Amino acid sequence: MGLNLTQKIIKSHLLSGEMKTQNQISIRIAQTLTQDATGTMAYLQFEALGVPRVKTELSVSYVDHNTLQEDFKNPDDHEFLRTIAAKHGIVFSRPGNGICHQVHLERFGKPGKTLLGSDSHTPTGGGIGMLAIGAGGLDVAMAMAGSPYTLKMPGVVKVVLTGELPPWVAAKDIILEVLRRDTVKGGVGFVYEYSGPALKNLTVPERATITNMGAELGATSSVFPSDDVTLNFLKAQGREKDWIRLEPDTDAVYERELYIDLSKLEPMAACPHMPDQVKTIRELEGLEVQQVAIGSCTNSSFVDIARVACILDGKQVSPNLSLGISPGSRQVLMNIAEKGYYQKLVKAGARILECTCGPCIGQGFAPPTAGVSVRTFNRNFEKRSGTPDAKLYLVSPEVAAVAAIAGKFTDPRKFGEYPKVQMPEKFSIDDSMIIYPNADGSKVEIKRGPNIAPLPLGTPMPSELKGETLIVTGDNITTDHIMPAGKYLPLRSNVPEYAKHVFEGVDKEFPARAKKVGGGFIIGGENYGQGSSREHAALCPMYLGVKAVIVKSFARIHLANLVNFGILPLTFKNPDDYSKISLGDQLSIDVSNLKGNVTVKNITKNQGYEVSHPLSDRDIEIIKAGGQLSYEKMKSCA
Ligand code: MIC
Ligand code: SF4
Repeated sequence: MGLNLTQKIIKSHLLSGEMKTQNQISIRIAQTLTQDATGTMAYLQFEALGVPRVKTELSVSYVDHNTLQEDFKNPDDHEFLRTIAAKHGIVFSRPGNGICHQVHLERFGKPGKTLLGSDSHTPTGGGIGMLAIGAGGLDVAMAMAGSPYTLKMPGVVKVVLTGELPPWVAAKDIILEVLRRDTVKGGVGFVYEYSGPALKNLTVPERATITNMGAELGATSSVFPSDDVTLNFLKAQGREKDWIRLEPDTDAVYERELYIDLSKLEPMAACPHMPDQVKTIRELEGLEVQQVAIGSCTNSSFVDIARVACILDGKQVSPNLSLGISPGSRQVLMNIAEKGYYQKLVKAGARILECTCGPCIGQGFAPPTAGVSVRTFNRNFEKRSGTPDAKLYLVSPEVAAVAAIAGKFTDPRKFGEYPKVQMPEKFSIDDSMIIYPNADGSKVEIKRGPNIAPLPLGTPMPSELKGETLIVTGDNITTDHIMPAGKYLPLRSNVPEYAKHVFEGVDKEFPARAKKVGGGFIIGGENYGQGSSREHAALCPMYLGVKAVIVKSFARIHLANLVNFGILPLTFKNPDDYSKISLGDQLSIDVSNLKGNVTVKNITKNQGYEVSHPLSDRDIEIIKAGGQLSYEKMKSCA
């Protein structure tokens, strides 16, 4: 029986376990990436592991999230990241060099390799044929220290793309179509593998738009084969030596198949407040727009921005809105400047923002009150933009540019001729904002600003967990709900301060209540913890004394983060039990035998609920020790 692409890459990195769907396996991680908002914690954790040099083939530390620098906190963190990278053998991409996923694709990604990144959009690397997985910072720290990465062998969905994209229909519309069909939780436990005759017309950056936003399906990753298109991209980056051909076997087997005829697609948008709330632009036609934002790791490549420039050429941005453009990398910025596109954007009235995440993570350029913001990004969760009542729509750069001119949603197919923009045969390349570490970093002094608080450690779990129900949430709770980013991002290195904002947008009283009663339990619905990889959504609740999270189902990365920080993740055997628990109910759980049947006792209501968990024996040991770091410490003392 032949192997699919996912199985091929896993097989060549497999360290233990059998490649059977849902089996626990562990793989060698070839490359890692971190970004600053998760990176400071990841490197503090790496430091705590006591390994002098990273053991991966390549580890890169990017600064792209926290770049506004309103005070000392962010620049201090940048200094910490720069110096700790030099000490431990990590490549450092300086602030201003670009968004981690875009730069990694351009300069470092290699077909056939594994990549683990402390950011949920790490699967962007699948656009170049990598098996690229998002994880919590601690998992990335462990991988840098040479530990295997443990995961459940994913099932593989084959997405067969046929036909050709009509003019004004873009790669973004392909992933919106997948989201429309499979929803934000349909991908949990799967890798989406793209194939079919249409691939030859999809460039690497277009493929990367699709694999990037595959994160919104809850998928483990998404991957494209490495073919001649991949070779051309690597040639244009002066990296053809990194190319290998990598395709699935012709008799490969898949769990499920999805067929999309590209010629039948039309321009679409994900409507507030979830990426799977997809409608056609025809349905939204005429809706007034107050802001347009073009950029983010989903749609900020050279062709994306150049095409926007061609659409805006000779026109003016509508006086009723503001258009912000953040090119994905310094390379994109330099190339659009050299080829005259930058000038067109500025002339049309676009506001050029830094090459960073920017408005995507609520770092500046917030929409006006109740404003409709049309964005080429990947997430439209409520409050993420910094304006609590803004309405965020996710679209292609084409749709965004036309809306910027018209001031309202307009079917771009009415706009005129579709501008043809070719990917350059050779990009103009300048790596001078990438700092490579010296062979010996032992003398480097690490700079630690006052914002960097010591890493909190969990304590061993007692045999019975007892406490109060601190919150009962609904379905699809995102990590942005649990641990808001935006204006609080500079607190990422300071858990005691950041923990004051847990669940702020959902229930402002949560941190005070948790502190007052000495911690307790979180009750939730389906797909709890979807979205970002931020481990603070586990770390800060742990700091506030949360002992267990009991839900209908979990998102993958958040589940792993809960284990890493010693919080017991449980799922209701009977989903109806969820509605029987109320805020303030006293609960107790006998955890002396987590391998047997586990019951949550509701002392207040005198009820019992059967629960299960997806934990391996090792996960149980980790939770009992109070989390991964405490577990590692215990192991090294034993
Ligand atoms: C996001 O898009 O939500 C982020 C900000 O990039 C996060 C990482 C973080 O919270 O630092 C992600 O996607 O993992
Ligand atoms: Fe940055 Fe937005 Fe991409 Fe997250 S989704 S890495 S915040 S650009």
